[in-house]
Amino acid sequence: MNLTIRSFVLLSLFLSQSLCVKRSIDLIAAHGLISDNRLPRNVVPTFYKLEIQPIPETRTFKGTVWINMTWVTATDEIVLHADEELEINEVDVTQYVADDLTTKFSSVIPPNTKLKIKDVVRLPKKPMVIKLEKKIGEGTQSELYITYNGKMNNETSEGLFMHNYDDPVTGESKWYIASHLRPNLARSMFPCFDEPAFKVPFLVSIARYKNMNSLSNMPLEWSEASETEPKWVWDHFRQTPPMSTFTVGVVVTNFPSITYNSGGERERMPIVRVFARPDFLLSFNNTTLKVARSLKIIQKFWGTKYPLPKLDCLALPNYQAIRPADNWGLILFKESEMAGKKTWHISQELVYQWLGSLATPYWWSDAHVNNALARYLTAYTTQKINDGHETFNNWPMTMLYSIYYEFSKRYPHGKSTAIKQDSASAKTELIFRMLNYTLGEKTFRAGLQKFMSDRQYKTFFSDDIWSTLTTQARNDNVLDTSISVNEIAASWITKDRLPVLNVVRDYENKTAKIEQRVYLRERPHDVPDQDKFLWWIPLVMVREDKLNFGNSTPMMWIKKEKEIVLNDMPVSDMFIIINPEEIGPFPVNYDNKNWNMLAQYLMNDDVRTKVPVNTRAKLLHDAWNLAYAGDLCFGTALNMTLFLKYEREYLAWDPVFTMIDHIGRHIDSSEVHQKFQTYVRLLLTPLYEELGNEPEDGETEGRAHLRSSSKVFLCQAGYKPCIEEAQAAFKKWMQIGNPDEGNPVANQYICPVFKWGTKAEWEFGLQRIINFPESRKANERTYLLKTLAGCPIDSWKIEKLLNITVLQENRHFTDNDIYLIFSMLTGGANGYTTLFNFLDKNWKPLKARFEKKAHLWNSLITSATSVFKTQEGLDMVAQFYLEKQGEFGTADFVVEKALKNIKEESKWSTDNLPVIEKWLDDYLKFNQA
Ligand SMILES: *[C@@H]1O[C@H](CO)[C@@H](O)[C@H](O)[C@H]1NC(C)=O
Ligand SMILES: *[C@@H]1O[C@H](CO)[C@@H](O)[C@H](O)[C@H]1NC(C)=O
Ligand SMILES: *[C@@H]1O[C@H](CO)[C@@H](O)[C@H](O)[C@H]1NC(C)=O
Ligand SMILES: *[C@@H]1O[C@H](CO)[C@@H](O)[C@H](O)[C@H]1NC(C)=O
Ligand SMILES: *[C@@H]1O[C@H](CO)[C@@H](O)[C@H](O)[C@H]1NC(C)=O
Ligand SMILES: CC(=O)N[C@H]1CO[C@H](CO)[C@@H](O)[C@@H]1O
Repeated sequence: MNLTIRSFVLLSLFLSQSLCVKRSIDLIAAHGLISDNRLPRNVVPTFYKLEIQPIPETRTFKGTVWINMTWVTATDEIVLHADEELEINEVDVTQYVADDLTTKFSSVIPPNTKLKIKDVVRLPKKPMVIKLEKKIGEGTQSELYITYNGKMNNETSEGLFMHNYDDPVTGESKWYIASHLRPNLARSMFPCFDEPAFKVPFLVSIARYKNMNSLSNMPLEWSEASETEPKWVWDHFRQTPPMSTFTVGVVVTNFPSITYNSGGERERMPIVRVFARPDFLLSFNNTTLKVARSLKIIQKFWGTKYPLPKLDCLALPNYQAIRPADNWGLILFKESEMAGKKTWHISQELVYQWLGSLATPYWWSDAHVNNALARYLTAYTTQKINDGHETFNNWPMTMLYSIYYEFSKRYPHGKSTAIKQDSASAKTELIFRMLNYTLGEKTFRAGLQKFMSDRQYKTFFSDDIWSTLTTQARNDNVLDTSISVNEIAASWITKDRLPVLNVVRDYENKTAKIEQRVYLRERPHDVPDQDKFLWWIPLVMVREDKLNFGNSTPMMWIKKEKEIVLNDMPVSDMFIIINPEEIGPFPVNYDNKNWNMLAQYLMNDDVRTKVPVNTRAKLLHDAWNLAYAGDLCFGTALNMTLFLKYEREYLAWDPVFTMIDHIGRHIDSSEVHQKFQTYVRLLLTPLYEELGNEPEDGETEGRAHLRSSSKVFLCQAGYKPCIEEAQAAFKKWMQIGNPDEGNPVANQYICPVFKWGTKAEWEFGLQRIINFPESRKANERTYLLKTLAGCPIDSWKIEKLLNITVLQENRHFTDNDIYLIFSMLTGGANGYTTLFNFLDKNWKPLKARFEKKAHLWNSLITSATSVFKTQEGLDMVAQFYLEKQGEFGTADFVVEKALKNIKEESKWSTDNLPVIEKWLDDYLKFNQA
């Protein structure tokens, strides 16, 4: 298999994940890393006054915090967070309002007296406990005063941190200080009740040198020179609205700023400023504009103005964290991120100024839904801001394909909690999208606006969002009183699965039977209890006789029913489409006749575009994936690709590349593969030739992507011009005097050359690995080795490589190299078949060599036996297993498992190969001159 292909497919599958990176708060929620026990609720904060003095010379800071607190129930303990690294100096508790008891029964403790502290207990990883001598009564208010010292971080951009950077003009080393307190690092900057639910006002003061400036969440109120320390100035900021500890922000820099020029707009906008190093400031010229535009869209969406008087965005050199720090009113970006052409990553941070800062998830577990809604709103804002010009990763298609793929596996997510977290989030995001369509944009937005106005300056639980939507939907009469959004959402969110609808029409009686079940693609489909999985599914239908894609109101909801029957379907020569535009995240299967009507319709150039491109893509995607899963005849599915001859929109092509890869890999050991490659060439050549080899000026991302994908897949299918181009590039390398000093060939050319090229070319590559100088980057060597092993389709190349590395134990190849070679050989039938034969032939020496290296032995046996896909392969491996029984050692279980898998795969091949071949024969007969 072609490496580029594999990485391309992985790339497109995971693109959505890497683009919409999760934030620490969400990640941690899923990973359960926040193991904090909740603080007791008997003493709660009502107000903070915070003074911070960061001292750059020593990378330390001094702090003082005053916390007003109320006794909700009587207790003699105050429990709050203070990071172990904080060095606590003074602690005082002063009561300023007496409790009920003291006022009722003449005061025991007069107001404004210090309460006696018995002990301050600090244990590693535990909250700090202040033990008082006496129990204090309910209703008491007092002030906690703490002075402390801390260290600023340097290597990470977490907590309060200080980074250096070089002034590009003078070369001088400079510094700045900033804070990033998500998810629970406020405790490392000041002792506090560090849970999102304690939202109270803050009064922040920052000390800085005279030649620096400081910033915080609110605008500066006033400054004063320090009386005791002549170099220092104290900046005092305005009091904040109630907010969570993690949204507090502190910055000290001397960056200049640009302020958004509202051009005299009457709309009330906060003051938007962008700060950056002086020499970079101009490149952020347009950032204020982007920020202002996003803000307007988001505040219109929420119907709630941006709540603070100002918003500062900083571009920080050397900023180390993956995500920006979205302090309320003070967002910190990496320079490169802020300078990007796109806007979505800026919008994303702005979205969190409402969802997170203004209305805050009560606990980390509520952050899931918050995160999904923020993702949805980011997509919404990005679409609005660019009128659809910024593709935002083809939202939502790329994300949809990746969750279809993930949730239909036998074991979704494997063992990866990161993938699990991301697909759960993506799914919930799609549920928001589904609700927008099915409840209608007006209701959806009104519901969320109500939610925001109810929860602003407060916290919320996930269910609050669904409940407000339910109420709104019922008010607007778009949802029966028997249905709640909570129930609908729960049916999707609580399962690691997605449904598929199976539609079978009765053309005589004009009815359609619609059945829901779990969508399973990877075989075998033996998931336990699958009958019990049922969803609330909106039934949106488009029919050919009244073609209208504008109405996304469901004709009904399938209420966790297994099967329903629809009446009054169109006449027998008119198709229907269920779930157009991927309104809900589920595939739909039809009877063959309906599929074929769709295929016919899409072939017709005059009408095809009446079906919007996302729906065209969906039909294609669903058809081949259902066939791949064994639920649809491959002939019918391949018919759905016929319209591609005329199709030029990237989105419609997108599912095809994955199809070529998956089916190609599945059949590459059979004769059919050649025919399939011819089909691929016939499909892609006209497209590629039309797009041209070189990008056009100002072309869209879609077009560029279509060109590069079609090229990659054409090369893989042996398209002559591509191979010649690759060989020409490779030749330059072969002709230079000292080829080991560096590689002048672009990576994209290497695989085609090793795959289709000559013996001399491949052996030249082999020599380069053997002679690879230590001074060069190891990853270049790895790439070369991967392609050298993984790309060839000639057995002799693979045999030669195995002989040299494994049998002759060439000293230039390490165990890791061998491991890599074994795993690369599983990518294509020639690779693993050759490896199998090699193992069979050299059993004794190989066993002797690897017996003591279990991981290599297991890897060899796995790679050599488990990837076969045909009856022939099954017989070979079974025979081999019998002959060598008892000799496999640690790898015994590997072969047993392999046999089971091959059985499954070979059944697929027996069922589908003849059908695919027959279809390809017909296609080639018709399309080849
Ligand atoms: C905080 O406590 C002080 C007493 O030290 C009091 O004067 C002040 O009004 C309190 N602030 C708030 C917002 O409760
Ligand atoms: C920034 O904006 C100013 C004024 O609008 C303009 O003169 C300048 O060329 C812009 N610079 C860049 C890099 O866009
Ligand atoms: C800034 O925006 C203007 C007008 O919208 C545009 O012409 C210009 O290319 C943008 N500059 C940068 C650096 O993106
Ligand atoms: C929300 O739904 C409306 C139709 O009700 C649709 O026009 C709009 O594009 C949808 N918005 C998003 C972001 O999907
Ligand atoms: C179609 O309708 C006829 C008459 O109503 C009925 O006899 C027949 O069973 C129906 N066919 C199916 C497949 O339901
Ligand atoms: C990322 C960063 O700013 N690292 C700094 C840590 O501190 C040393 C000096 O103590 C600086 O040289 C680094 O640049």
